[in-house]
This record gives sequence, C-alpha cells and structure tokens, in this order.
Amino acid sequence: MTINDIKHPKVKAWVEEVAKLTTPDSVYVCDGSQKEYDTLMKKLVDAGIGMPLAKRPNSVLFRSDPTDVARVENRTYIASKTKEAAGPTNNWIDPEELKKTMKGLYAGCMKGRTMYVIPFSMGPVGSNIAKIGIEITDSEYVVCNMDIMTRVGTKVLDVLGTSGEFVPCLHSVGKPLAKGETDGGKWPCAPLDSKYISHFPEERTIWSYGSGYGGNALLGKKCFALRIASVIARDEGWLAEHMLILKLTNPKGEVKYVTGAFPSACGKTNLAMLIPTVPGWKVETIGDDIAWMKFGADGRLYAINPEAGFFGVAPGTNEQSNKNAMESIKSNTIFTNCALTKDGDIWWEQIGYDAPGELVDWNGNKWVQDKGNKEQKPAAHPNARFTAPAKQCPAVAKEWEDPKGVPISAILFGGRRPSTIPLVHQSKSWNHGVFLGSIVGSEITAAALDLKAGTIRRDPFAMLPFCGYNMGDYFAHWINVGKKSTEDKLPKIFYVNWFRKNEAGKFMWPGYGENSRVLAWVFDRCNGVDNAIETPIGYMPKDGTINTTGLDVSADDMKKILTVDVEGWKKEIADIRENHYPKFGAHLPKELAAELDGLEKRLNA
Ligand code: SAT
Ligand code: MN
Repeated sequence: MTINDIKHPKVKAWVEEVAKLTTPDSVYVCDGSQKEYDTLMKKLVDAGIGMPLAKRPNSVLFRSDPTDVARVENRTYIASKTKEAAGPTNNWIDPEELKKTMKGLYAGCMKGRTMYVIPFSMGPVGSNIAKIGIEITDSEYVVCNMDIMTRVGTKVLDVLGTSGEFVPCLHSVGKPLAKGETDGGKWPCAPLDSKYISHFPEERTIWSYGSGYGGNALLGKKCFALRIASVIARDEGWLAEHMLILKLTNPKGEVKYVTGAFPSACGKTNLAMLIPTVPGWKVETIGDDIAWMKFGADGRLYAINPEAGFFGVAPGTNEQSNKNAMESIKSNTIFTNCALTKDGDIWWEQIGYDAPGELVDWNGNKWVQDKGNKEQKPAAHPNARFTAPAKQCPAVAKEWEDPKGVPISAILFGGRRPSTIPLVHQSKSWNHGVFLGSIVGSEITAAALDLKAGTIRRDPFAMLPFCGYNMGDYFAHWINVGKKSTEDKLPKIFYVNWFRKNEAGKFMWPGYGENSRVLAWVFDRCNGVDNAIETPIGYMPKDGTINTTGLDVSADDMKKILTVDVEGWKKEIADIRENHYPKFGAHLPKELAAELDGLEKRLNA
C-alpha cells in the first residue's frame, strides 16, 4: 500500500511530515499479509543480514551489532514537561531540548532506505481494551518482528477509520545510506551515545533512534504497552502492567485466571507456560510479559494480553525448563544472537544438549564447545531472543484472544530473594497488596553497577524500567484502583519467592513445574478453602496445605521457607525506610507509609 491508501488525515499528515524530515527513498504502508512478511524477510536474507535455518521451517537467524544487544536503560527517556512528572526512577530530559536533538538526528536519517508505516493493534483488533499504534520504521527486521508480536495491517486501518485515536511511534536505526551504499551484511544501528529511546507522555508519542534491538525498536512492547500505556491507564482508571497471564484449572475442571509481575530473569515466560507436577492441574498461557486490566461491569478486573507473540530469552530455555516454549519455536520464528550449527539449526547455552560440533557464535566467529574451560565466552549472547507467534504455543488458552479479557482472581508478585521472603504469603487487603508490589526486588548476587552484593535492587511491580510517570504517583494509582471495587471482587494479592537458599547457597525450592504446588494453594485460597493462618506478614499456608507428595524438599527446608523470619523482616523494614521509600518524597501515598508502620507493629507485638 502507499501513502494514498491512508484514509485518516492525521495519520497521513504525520507520515508525510516524517518522510519530509527523514528523506527515505520510498514509503510503504504495511498490509500485514504473509506475502509481505515473506518479501521483507527475503530482502533481509538477500542482504546477508538474515540466515534461513534449514532445520526450522520459515525461520531465520539474525546477528545484531555487538553494541546493540539489549534495551538501553541509560538512553531511555521519559520526557514529560516537568522532571517531577517523570519522577525519581526515570531519566528525564526537557522535551523541547530532546526534540531539537532528535530532529537533528532524524534529518535525512532514512536516506537510501524504505520507510515502512506499520498500523498495529495492541490487543485483539477491535477489542475495547485494545489500543492502536502506528510505527514508522526504516528496518525490515522491525516490520517482521512487529508482524509476529502485534496485529498488523489493513484490518487495523479499518478500525482506525478517519478519526480514531493512535499512538505515533517513530523509529529509525539511524544509519542512512549514501548512493549505491548497502549495509554489506551488517546489522544497521547508530553508536551508543546517539541512541535515544524517548517517550513524550503528555503527547502520548514515542521517538526511538539508533537501535534495532528488541524493546528499543519494537515500539509496541515496552514503549507503548507499558510506558505510554501506564500513563493512559492512570488517566483512564485501569492498569497497564509488566505481568504474565495464566489460566489455571483444578482437577474438578474449575478455572481461575492469575497474573504475575516478576523482575527480568525470574522466569515469567516459564511460569506462564508451566507444566504442573501436581496431578490433575492444568496451566495454560494467555500472555508472558504484559497485561492490560480494566474493570468489567461486574466490578472485576479483566485482563488482555496486548501482544500476539513471545519475545523470549533463548539461553536457559530447554525441554525441562520450558517444553512449551521449545514447541512454540519449531517454525515461523525469528532468532536473534543465537549460535548457528553446521546443519542449519540454532543452539544456545543450556539448550539441554551439547553443541553439535563446530558452531558459528553470535559474533559470527567459529566456536567449539570447551566444557573444561569455565572462562569460555558463550556461543549465544545472554540476551539472545526468539520471536514466535503465541498461537504456536501448545499451551495457549483458547480464550487468549478473547476481546473481553479474562477475569483475574489473583495477582502474584515476586523476585529473587535468597532470604527473608517466604515461599508464599497473601496480603491482608488490597492496600497491603499494593505495599507488597511496591517492595518487589531481587537481591544482587554479584556486585553489579553501583550496588553491593547482598543489597536488594528494588523493582516495584517489576515496572522500574517501564513506568511512564512518577513511580510514587503510580503507587497512588494502584491504591485508587482498589477504591473502584470491593475486596471480594478485587484480585487477591500474593507474594511468591521461588529463590530461597540455604546456608550452603543451594536453592531450597526446585521451582519450574513444582511451582504448580503454590499455584494450587493460591487457587484454593481464591476458592474460599480454609487453608491459611494469619501471621504478622499476611496469610500463609496452614500446615500440610501445600501438596508435597512426590516433592524432593526436606520437611526441615519446607518449614523454613514457610515460616515468618521475624529478624529478616525487621531488616527489610529498615531497608525500605532508609533506602527505598524516601526516594518518592511527597509522592509516596500515605497508605503505603501506614502499611509499613502496621507491618512493623505486628512484627513487634
Ligand atoms: O527487549 S525487550 O524490552 O522487549 C525485553 C526486555 O528487555 O525485557
Ligand atoms: Mn518483560
């Protein structure tokens, strides 16, 4: 399609304005067809950037530039009108200044390239929870990934009509080509210090420049569905969250839906696709990364997964850790920064089998596995990814695209906490649950960045890099959401911790499929089963209510991870008081300060 196929005057004017600024060789409007995907993928393969995989039908491997391998948090900006609106946890630049800088970068930046216009829907097309975005990009790789991760094309333009609302998402890899120049088989991007991933929350606009990787470039995901959507959700009274959504069925065939927020590298995708070890229970997948939740007329929160695919971390994914993910990526999948085998397959660390002979690593170099060498550089980049259609997941729930969403019974929070936090506890109330969300964090194991080993890196609601406004106001928004319904209709809130360690540093809980034992307890809890005792920190499992049949955990360890560690919690409270809550100043809701005081009182009683 061409610019003239756009019937929405505002979209058309914006596309024309961007084309004038970035001066692409041509402009192409995406229709979202398979033919279009195949044509663009062929273009990438012909250019030597994508490598088709003989072992996986319709799948292609990409190697990015070594400087363009992940989201760049220090180049990600919330450019609200004031710094205070962005809050203490976001990078802020004055929007006028940032626009000036970025317009300079965008000038002529698409020379020698095609400018693609991608109309996309976050959420099922036409759902009243869904939202529309238009991404402009000069990267075929981005178009193909967006095709998998979102719903793209003519059907979206139809819903948009001539006056529908949309979020403009502008992206360029920042690598114009001179006349006759090509990428020469190299991943195009700009140097680190000219990358900008910018959000203008008041205008609900995204400008991204210089990176082609993941959340920096696929603007429907973190930029729109979390940072901008969190602002829209605040204004409209709903929740845009960094949460998986799963469907849980008990042996009687009763169903409950659960969401879960966990910081990166805590196994969200694995939990969303879990295969229970407890007989008779079933987990099905609705989403693995993002949940949008709105109240239904019945006062319950309904969630949709705004995405249509999985952008999952490859290393560590194997038949044991996540069989359903392995099944999902057998075909029609884009792999990025994985290693390549001689016979045209991918390989990565902890894929479940040794490297089959000589590989090409993610840098494009020969790589032979040397198991004796602990220092050997990995063959796949630690943030190597697969992009796969959600519909290919064998565990995907039949209602995963239901435009109404699914009613949520429980919300889980969790992080990597080797001490203090028990296997599971339930909040006493909605506000206490908001308190639990606000203190989510993972313990730093090796000294990293500016934090000492053993300190807690707080990642409230797992939203630290993804909240589009002042995090203190975000806490207040959660408190307000609780006032829109009643405790019996609101989801129950739980804090889980799969990562407790003993004195020898060994994990006490096996995790993965065994986490179904905790899910079963949560389910029963939501069903009114008398399976809990009240403790100072909240409700915890009554003795024997977590099914341990066939579980390889000693009774002693089980007791330890299900007991309130009073001294540990006192240290936790001190850490929150000294290092966490003061950051939010006057924006910290008084309800949360009260929850902290209340917890302390109960522990001292
Ligand atoms: O690159 S993404 O932002 O899509 C994934 C992640 O880093 O969490
Ligand atoms: Mn995520």
